Amino acid sequence: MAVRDILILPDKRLRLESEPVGKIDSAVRKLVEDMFDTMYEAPGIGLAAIQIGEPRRIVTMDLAKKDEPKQPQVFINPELVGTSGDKNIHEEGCLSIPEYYEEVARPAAVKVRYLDLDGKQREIDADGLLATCIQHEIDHLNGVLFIDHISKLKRDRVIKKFTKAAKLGKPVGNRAADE
Ligand code: K1U
Ligand code: ZN
Repeated sequence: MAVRDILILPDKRLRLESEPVGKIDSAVRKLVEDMFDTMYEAPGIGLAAIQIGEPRRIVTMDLAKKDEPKQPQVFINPELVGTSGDKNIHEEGCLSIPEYYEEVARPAAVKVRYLDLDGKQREIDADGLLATCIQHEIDHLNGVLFIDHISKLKRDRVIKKFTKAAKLGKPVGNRAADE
């Protein structure tokens, strides 16, 4: 089990464009394992590889509720190949911007093409939380954060708060450290 450190705003690596995965080899499978360990530990419902400092186009996700069995999903080189015209507003959070939540409008339904861990090409039609989460994670692969979809005023305010905290070496949203 390897729980890795999650990059926190304003870490510049969060703005990198991630590279497509070529061969799905043991290094990729180990990275996916680390991503699940890190995501479940956080806890989160999704994670992009860049959030643990690996600029590869890999996303892990598990949208199962607390009382349901785990439903781990892996998306390698995911691409949006279709988006609905209508939008859905959903409250989003981000493990790289702890304890900050804001409503974001995104296409309500999307079609996603990706490779599974066996290298098989697959497509899914997503709506609801899955559509929101996969769009949030694909954004990460392109160096985009959910705060880029909110007002400049709110975005500048949250960036300022996290930049100040980073300079002071004091994590934002770490409840134990706040007490
Ligand atoms: O990519 C990330 O930073 C993970 C993020 C995914 C996400 C959440 C909500 C909307 C869009 C994308 C998170 O997992 S934040 C934590 C979270 O939402 C959560 C954590 C525990 C239980 C339930 C939800
Ligand atoms: Zn995020």
